Amino acid sequence: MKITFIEPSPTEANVYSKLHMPLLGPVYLGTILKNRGHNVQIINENIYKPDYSELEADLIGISIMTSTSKRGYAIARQFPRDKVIMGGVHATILPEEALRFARQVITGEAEELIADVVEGRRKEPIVQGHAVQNLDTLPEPDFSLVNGYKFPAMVMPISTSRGCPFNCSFCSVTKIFGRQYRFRSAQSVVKELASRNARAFFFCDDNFTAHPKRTRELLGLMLKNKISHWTAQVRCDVTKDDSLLAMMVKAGCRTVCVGFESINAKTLRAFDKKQTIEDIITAIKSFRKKKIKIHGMFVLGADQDNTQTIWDTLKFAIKQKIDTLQMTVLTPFPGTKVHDDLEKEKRIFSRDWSLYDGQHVVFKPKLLSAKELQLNVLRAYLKFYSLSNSLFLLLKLRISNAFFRLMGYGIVKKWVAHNRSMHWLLHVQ
Ligand code: B12
Ligand code: SF4
Repeated sequence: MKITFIEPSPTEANVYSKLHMPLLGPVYLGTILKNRGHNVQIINENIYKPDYSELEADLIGISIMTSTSKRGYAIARQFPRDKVIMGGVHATILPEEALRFARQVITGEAEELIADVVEGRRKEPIVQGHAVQNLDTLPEPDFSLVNGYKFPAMVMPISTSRGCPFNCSFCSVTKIFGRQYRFRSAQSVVKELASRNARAFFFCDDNFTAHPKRTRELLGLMLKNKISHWTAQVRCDVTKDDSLLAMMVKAGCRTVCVGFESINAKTLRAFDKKQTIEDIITAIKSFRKKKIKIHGMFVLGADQDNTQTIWDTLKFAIKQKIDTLQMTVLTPFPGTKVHDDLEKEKRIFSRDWSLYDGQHVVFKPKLLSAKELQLNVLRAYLKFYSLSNSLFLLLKLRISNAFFRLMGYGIVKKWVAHNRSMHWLLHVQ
């Protein structure tokens, strides 16, 4: 069978528009189907956008997250409904909505069911996927299926675990992958890493160090196999284990993406983040001591945040010398507690999913207006990624930091230009 998977691009310009890193879901599913003899290609619209009227396929599989669902539905409309199946984070949470555009939807993890659905053995409209218990049974994702994907890849994604034991109120992860932390064997991960043609790796795991014993084992094997240049998503608590941190550095960790989320203690509690401001400060010190670069991620706009919180966050990031800063506005992703609470209070004013990308305010905040939240986060971003800051870093010979600041400057400027009218905010105060 001729099968095309599509990962739609976001419709709104955002800071990730140019990051050519495919979601792993379609690559895993495509690889499974290719191994069963199907003719598979994967279109990642950030890399290549074809003319769909010329696309020949027996089946189209569309992968949607919330921000790309509107585009995903528009693509689906270009094909007969009985040729389209859908899955991904957004389809998992709102399967009935996705089903309006597809003959079938698979919710959750789809590897164990995809062949049955594609080959017609499972016919129900909404098929419930199951969490893969033994991740070592999955094939190595075949990136050659991704149309236009260039090798050596600048940054190649790899997943070594699924699920997260925490349950932060704004996060979608546990709704899709559950709280049970499942992980691959060190051998299978290193075999995959060693076979790749990539300049660097991004561990897609939501919480790379949730099980320190397994992380140690993995790092040990990576060290032996001389794997280097990688980034992972971690929580502050990783720094409580100094020897694990030291091992990460030795095994090639260059940057960590850390969910600091807030410098407002009340917000951290409301998010159920199980982390304090002291934890954040201690963690930053430890990362810096080990010379690991920090991509600091913050969420602004909780009920406990006001305009000052935004500027305090910026000051904090500058004072603590965070290398790159991500300030997203709180986004009520369907399925999360934040969504349910705001929905109950009738404070969500936009259901345009393309705006659910962490950059557009879609709800009425409590202590400031939607417009104030939007504008102040943007202004703070522009301050962090300003030309003068880049120049300053350049003069101090912090070349890579200067480069990233400059890149950030270009991205934020583009975003501002694209959204200058703030059209979605015009009718709210
Ligand atoms: C890597 C990653 C990124 C990368 C690349 C993503 C990309 N190409 O868009 C970067 C850093 C760029 C990124 C950016 C963003 N991300 Co992101 N990202 C991830 C992360 C960590 C891993 C994705 C992954 O590969 N997962 C592993 C694979 C196996 O899972 P999967 O792709 O979902 O596939 C499985 C199922 O969903 C299903 N499936 C998937 N597709 C299909 C298709 C069909 C036909 C079928 C049947 C089934 C099916 O089967 C698959 C196998 O089991 C996830 C978290 C996570 N654990 O998934 C967040 C996640 C997807 N991101 C998220 C968000 C919010 C964002 C941003 C908006 C950033 C932000 N401000 O927070 C942007 C938006 C980007 C965009 N495209 O618009 C949220 C999405 C929430 C939502 N409801 O949409 C997640 C879940 C994280 C979270 N904490 O909640 N992200
Ligand atoms: S934000 Fe991070 S720690 Fe919290 S539930 Fe999501 S993945 Fe886990």
